[in-house]
Amino acid sequence: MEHLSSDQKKIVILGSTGSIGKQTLEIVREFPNLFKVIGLSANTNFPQILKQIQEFKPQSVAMMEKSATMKVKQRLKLLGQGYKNIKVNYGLEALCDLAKMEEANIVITSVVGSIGIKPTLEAGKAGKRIGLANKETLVSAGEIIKKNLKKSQSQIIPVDSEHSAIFQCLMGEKKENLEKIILTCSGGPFKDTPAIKLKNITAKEALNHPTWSMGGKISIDSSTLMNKGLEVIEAHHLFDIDYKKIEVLVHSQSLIHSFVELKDGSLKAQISEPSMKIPIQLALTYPERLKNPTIKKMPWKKLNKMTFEKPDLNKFPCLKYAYEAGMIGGSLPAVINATNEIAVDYFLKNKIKYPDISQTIRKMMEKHKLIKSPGLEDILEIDRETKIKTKEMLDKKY
Ligand code: MN3
Repeated sequence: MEHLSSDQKKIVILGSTGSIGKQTLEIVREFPNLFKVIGLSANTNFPQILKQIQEFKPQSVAMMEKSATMKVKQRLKLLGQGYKNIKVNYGLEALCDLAKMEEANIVITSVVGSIGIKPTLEAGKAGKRIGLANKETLVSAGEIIKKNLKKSQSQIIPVDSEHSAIFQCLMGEKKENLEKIILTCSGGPFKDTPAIKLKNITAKEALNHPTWSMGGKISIDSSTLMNKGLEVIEAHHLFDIDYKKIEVLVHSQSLIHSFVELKDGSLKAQISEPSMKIPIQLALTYPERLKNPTIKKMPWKKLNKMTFEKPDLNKFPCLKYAYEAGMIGGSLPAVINATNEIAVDYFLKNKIKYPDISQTIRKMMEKHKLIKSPGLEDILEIDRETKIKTKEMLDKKY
C-alpha cells in the first residue's frame, strides 16, 4: 500500500462541502492510495468541513466567512496535537493560496459564482490541473483564463457533465475535425408547465430538479435554462468553437450527456447514468480511467426510452440571452452572470417572482456599456457593480 504513495495525486478542493466537493471526497475515500487531499475550502459550513478535516487531514483549510473560520480554529484546538499544524485562513486570498499550493497536482474548483474567477486563474498560473466545476469563471472571464493557461502547463478538465461528455467524445480526435457540439439539457422541472403559470412558481418547486440533485443556485439555473446558457458560453471557450456551431437539445432522461458531430458526419455521444462521479473521477485520473464499484452501470434497456426536442426559447428566454451575450462577447457575459447570481438569490429568498429572473437579466444587458476586451480588473469591477445595481433595481421594485 505504502509504496504507491509517491504516485499519489495531491488534491485541493475549493468548495468541499457542496455537492461536487462531497462527491470528489467520496472518490478519494474509495482510492486512498491514489489520492491525498491537501486543501479544503468552504463558505460557512463549519460542522461539515470539521468532519472532512478529521477524516482527510488536509494541510490547509480556507473559509469564506470569518466567524466560521474562528469556529473551525477553536474546534481543531480542542481536537489536540494531530491538528496543530493545519493552517486555517479565511477570505478570497486564502482561497487563492489554496489554489496555488505548491504540492498540489489537481485543483477542483467547485465554488459557486464569480468568486471562483481569481482562484481558478491562480491555479492556472501555477500550472495545476484544474477540474473545473465552476461555470461562472469561464463565462465571465473565459478569454483571460485561456490566455493565462496558454502560458503555463495548466490544463482544464471539465467536470460539468455536458462538457465532460464533449471532452470524452473528443479524446483522440483532431480539433479541426469537430463540426458541431450538441449540448443536451434535461429541460428542468417546468418543461411542460404552461408559460402562463410560470409567474406563480415558488422557489421550492424550482428546486425540485427531475434528474439531478444539486445545490440551490444551479437548480434554479437549470429550471430557467440559464444553466444551459452558461454552459453554451463555457463550451465556446473550452472547445474553441463558434456559437453558431453549438446547439442545445432537450433530452429529459439525462442519459446522453452531450454529442459531438465530426467532419465526416459521424455523431459521437457519451452515455451513462446521471452521476457526477464519472466526470469528477475522470478529471482526477485523465488520461486513465478507473473501475469504481460505487458508480452504477447503465442498463441498455433504458436506451429504449430516449426523447429529444428543441428548447422553447420564448418560454425560457435566459437561454436566448446567454447566446446573445456570448456572441457579442466582451464584458456582456460577465453582466448576465452577475445579474443572474443576484436575481436567483432574491428568488430563493422569495423576494422576487420567477419571471423577474429573466426580465432583470434583459434589463441589465440593455443598460450595460460594453467593454470589448476587458482585463481581469474590469471583469471583477463589472461583476461587483452589476451586482449592486441589480440589488438596487430589485429592492426598488418590491
Ligand atoms: Mn451541466
